[in-house]
This record gives sequence, structure tokens and C-alpha cells, in this order.
Amino acid sequence: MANFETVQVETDLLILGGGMASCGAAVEAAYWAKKNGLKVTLVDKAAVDRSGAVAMGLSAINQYVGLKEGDNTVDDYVNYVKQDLMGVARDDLVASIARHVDGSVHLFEKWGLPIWKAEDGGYVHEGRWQLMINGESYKVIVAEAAKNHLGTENIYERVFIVGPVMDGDKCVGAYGFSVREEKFYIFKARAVFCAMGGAVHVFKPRSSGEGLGRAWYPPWNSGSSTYFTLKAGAEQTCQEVRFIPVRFKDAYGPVGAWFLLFKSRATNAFGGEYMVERRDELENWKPYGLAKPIPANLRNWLGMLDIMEGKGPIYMRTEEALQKIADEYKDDPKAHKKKVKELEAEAWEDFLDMTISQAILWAASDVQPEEKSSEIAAAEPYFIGSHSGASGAWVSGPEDLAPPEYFWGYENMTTVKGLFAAGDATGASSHKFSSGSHAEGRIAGKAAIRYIVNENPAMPTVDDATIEALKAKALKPLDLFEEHKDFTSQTDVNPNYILPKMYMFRLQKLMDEYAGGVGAQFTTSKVLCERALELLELLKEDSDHLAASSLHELMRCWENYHRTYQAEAHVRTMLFREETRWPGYYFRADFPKIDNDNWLCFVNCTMDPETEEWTMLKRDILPMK
Ligand code: SFD
Ligand code: AMP
Repeated sequence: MANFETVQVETDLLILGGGMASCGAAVEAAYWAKKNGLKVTLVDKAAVDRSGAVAMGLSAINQYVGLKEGDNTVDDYVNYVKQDLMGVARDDLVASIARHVDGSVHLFEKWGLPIWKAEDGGYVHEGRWQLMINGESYKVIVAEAAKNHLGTENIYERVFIVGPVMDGDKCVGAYGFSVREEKFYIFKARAVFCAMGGAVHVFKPRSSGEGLGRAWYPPWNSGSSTYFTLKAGAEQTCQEVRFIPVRFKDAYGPVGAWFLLFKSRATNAFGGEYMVERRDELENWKPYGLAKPIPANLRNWLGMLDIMEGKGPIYMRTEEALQKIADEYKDDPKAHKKKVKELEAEAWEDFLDMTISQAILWAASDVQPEEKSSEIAAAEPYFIGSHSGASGAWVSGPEDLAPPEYFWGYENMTTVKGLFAAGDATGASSHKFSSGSHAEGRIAGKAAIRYIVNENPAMPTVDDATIEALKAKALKPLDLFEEHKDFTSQTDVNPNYILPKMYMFRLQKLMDEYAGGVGAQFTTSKVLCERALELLELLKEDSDHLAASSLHELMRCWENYHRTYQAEAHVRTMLFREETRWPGYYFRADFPKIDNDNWLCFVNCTMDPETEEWTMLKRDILPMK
């Protein structure tokens, strides 16, 4: 076996991931831990300053309820989320986040995040719930607060978490390896908080060749949350609810600022506006199709119908939108010129703050948004419980809001004792975005400390044999490579192993073709899902032969291993739900209609950690108390 040092770390609360939810958990847990003499430790595969989805920054905070300002109520937000997800959301979880999210936003501002201000001193809104920010350094600012609260000695960066350490049905830690040094890690903890993000590159991306790897969501979030919680035995929910974002084509620039702030239209190649011309289609998806705002998947769907009829490409009419705003100043040439300059700067900053590659693509292809429209397109599927998807772990709600069926003692505890989750790692509580993920992390971090204080779980012991077995498992790809690399003259072609990149291509191809990816026009069926499962079974057999030539490639092996479980959870859940509820996200060709009588429910699943047998179940959608 590869000769790595074994490092053992003992802590009270172990935070996995260093993204928005984890930074929220760190701040809150550290506060309550200090009061109780407890230790909190955070582990991230990357560097917290620039890790996770907010690495490049963001140009908006997408969840701000405005309770203090009296703009909206918590119930308004619950209704908005429920409507956007075609009726499938946990009211208690959404409300729990909504009542705390403004607090996170006020903290961001206190810590130094510039939020745009209107002349009256209030925040500049992009839309009803969204605030504009100068957000290039958003993550650095949020990370700084987390680091100050935890102390750098309690943070392990560039350590990749492979899986959970269990004591019976309790989660008592995690194991992983450094991606920089030859070190294997065992973290022992009295409670564990998992927020290792969503999953990207499970499906074949639109980007290929020289652009391969480019995605809207971060490619380094690879399904670790789903794998970790599944392998701990935690129930999952909404694993069929992938997110298909419409994005500026080829560099994946987000569209929110264009639709909401600049009030741009999207039209097809012939100038037709699908949101107007296809309004009748919304009748087929009532009641959600007929209420406002029209759910994101239905907005996608109307555009897709144009594409399927040969009316593409679809364009974001940036030049028209900017001119329309500037025209308000047309009687004053000086003010008009100033406004045009201001709008140009805002248009570029939107991408420079968040998706720099989109600004680079504009520059490289001579696009000036005030002069020329840009193509937009539906991207490949992502798994993300924090945005407009809903996949993730099934967690307890808060006692004052959750009906008894949704409450088991501690906010955001999964169905596994001692294992908490938040952000992209939790399901059925969509539209939390960066700010709501931070708030949810705070809720979970506080509850996890309360769990440790109330339940007083013993510090676990992990015997040497278990540690050696986990170490052998984690490092096996390095051993396989060393053993067989000289069998062929070209190391990437070898009958004794498979390298992670080729493995990933295989996974992506089968998901694309059978599980409703871009290549299949987001369409699948019972037969196609069953075929996908057969191919996944064969792929899993080969995952035993994943090989790594370096520490970096070892991480790539495990990322792809994690993606495979995310893929399986998704296919099994799409197969189980015999209806089409989210056209524009995916379409079940054999059940092409919404079926509220039978399927207005959550579809949940569990995987037996030992036998890896799956159980599918329906759960009722219940109102909050
Ligand atoms: O415009 C391991 N998001 C937006 N949110 C907003 O509020 N406003 C926006 O403008 C947003 N837009 C947007 C967004 C994201 C991206 C990529 C773009 C644009 C281009 C969404 C938010 O960013 C998102 O909701 C939150 O960040 C989710 O928080 P969280 O904590 O659930 O995930 P994370 O921040 O990605 O952090 C994950 C962490 O886990 C680590 N990790 N660590 C150890 N071992 C492993 N095996 C690990 N696997 C992962 C990561 O390193 C990271 O630290 S817009 O499009 O809508
Ligand atoms: P996006 O940039 O697409 O991720 O969107 C950012 C925010 O704006 C999210 O809260 C979206 O739900 C919302 N949004 C984007 N486009 C629209 C639209 N056409 N109508 C209503 N809300 C939108």
C-alpha cells in the first residue's frame, strides 16, 4: 500500500466543506462551542477563501426577504418556492431559512461586502428577492469571518473527504487524504456537519474539446455530499429534481441580472417571444403554469419548444434592453451618455464579478452587449439543492414549524444520528442560494452544538484495523497504477485499470443518452432509465479499477466515484416517479403529463450502506405548523 502517514484528529463538531453553508455553520457553531468549551474543526478539499460555488464571486445575493423593511413575509417566500418547484417543497425548511436569511445578509455587509445602495439608502434590488452586490470578493469576505471564528489551527485545507466513519447507526467522523502531501486523515467527532456542495459533470456538458470542464456550477463540486450522506445511511429527497439553468451560451453566464435588473426579453431567431407566443402551453401545467412567477422549468420548457421546432437559436436581447433603459434619458444628451456608460459598466461587471469566462468570451468574440444580442441555451443538468433544483438529504425541520412527521429533535439533522447537513447537501428547500445556504449552515451549526451538549455522545474510538482498511480503500487507485503502469507504453491505455477522465466520459455518456441529458433533449422513459441502471452497474464494477498516477488524480478518482452514486440516486428516482412534473428539467416520454392525484408528493430513497440495496418511498407534502 502507498506509504502515507496516518493523521488522526479528534474534535467535537466536524464541518465538512468550506463553502457558504460551512462558513455559516462555522461562525455560529464556534460561538456556541466557545460557551460550552467545545472544539469545532473544518475540512475543505480546497482553500476556504476561494472554494465552492462562490469561488469567482457573485453579482447578486439571490435570497433576501426584507422582513425589517416590511417588503415581504416569510409566508410570501414559502409560496414563491412552492410555486417555482411545481408544488414540491418543505414549507417548514423554507420558512426556517427565510426567517434567518436577512441576518446573514446583514452580517455580510458588516464584514465588508459592498451591497448596491439606492438614493434613498435602501438596497438596490435585482428582482423581488435579489440584491445587487459588488461581489468579486464575496467568498473571501465570508471565509475571513469563518476563519476568525474558528481559528486557523482548526481548519484543514486541501484535504479531500472520501466517506463517513460510522459507529453503528451514528455518524462519528470522516476519512480522507491530503491532495498536497502524502497524508491519510481520520477525523473523529461527536457530531458531523456535511456541506460539500452539489454535483457537476455527472452529465455530459455542452462544453467539449478546448472548452471541456467549463460549466455553470463549479466542476469541483462532484457529488461528495450525496455520497457521504448515502453511505452514512441517510434518507434522500427530490433526487429527481435536477436543475437545468438557461445560461449565456458556451461560457454559462447567468441570466438573472438580464431578465430582472435590465428587464431584457429573450426571443427566437425570428424575433418571436416564446414567453408570449407559447402562453397556451402553460394550461397543460396548471395550477403552477397559470400562477406567477412562472416556474423556472416551465420558462425553460417554452424556449425548448421553440428550439425543437427549429426556431433557434434563442437570443438574450441585451442591446434592446440597454437602449430601452438609456432612452429614458434621451431628452438630456449629457445624462443619456452618462447612463449608457453606466449600463455598459454594469453589464460587464455582472460577469466579471461571477463568471469571468463569459466576459472573456464576449471580448474574444467582439460582442458589445449594447450593440449585439447574445445566444442563450439550456445547460446540462446539475444537482443542487440550494438553487432551483431540490435534491439532497431529508432533514429535520425546527420544532416550532415542522409537523411531527418532519421533526426528529434537531434542526437540519439528517435521518442519521449526529449527521447534520445544509446548502446544496439538503433537499426540498430550494431557492436558498448563497445567502440562504449560509443561514441554513448557521441553523444547523447551532443545532449540532445543542445535540452535543444535550446528548453528550462519547468521543468515538476507531480501531487500527478499521483505519487500515479505510486507508487501503482510499489509496487503492495509487497502488493499482503503480502495479500496472508499465504493462503498456501509454499509461492511459491499460487493461488493468481505468483512469478517472475516461471513467467520467463513460458516466457522462450514459447519463446523457439514457437519463435525459442535452443529447437526448432532456427526455427519458422507464426503458431508458432501466438501461441506464444496467450500464451504471457495469460502470460500478469497473470503478473498482480506478487508478491514479498522482495525488491530484487520486482526488479525481474519488470525485468520479462520488458522481456515480449521485447518478444512480437520480436515475432511480426518475424511474420511480411516473409522471412529468418538471418539463424543462426532464421529460418522462412514457408519462408526459403532470399527475397531481398520484404524484404530488416527495419521492425519497435510501441506500443500505453495506449491501448498497436501494429503497424508494413516497412521503406526504405537509403544511407547516
Ligand atoms: O446568478 C469538499 N449561486 C448564486 N447564489 C446567489 O445568492 N446569487 C447568485 O447570483 C448566484 N448565482 C450563481 C451561483 C453559483 C455559481 C457557481 C454561479 C452563479 C456561477 C449559488 C450559490 O453559490 C450556492 O447556492 C451556494 O454557494 C451553495 O452553498 P454550499 O455551501 O452548499 O456549497 P459551496 O459553496 O459550493 O461549498 C461546497 C464546499 O465543499 C467543498 N467540498 N471538501 C472536502 N472534501 C470533498 N470531497 C469536497 N467536495 C466539495 C468545496 O471545496 C466547498 O468548500 S446565479 O447563477 O443565480
Ligand atoms: P439566474 O441568474 O438564472 O440564476 O437567476 C437569478 C435569480 O433570478 C434567481 O432567483 C432566479 O429564480 C431569478 N430569475 C431568473 N430569471 C427569471 C425570470 N425570467 N423570471 C423570474 N425570475 C427569474
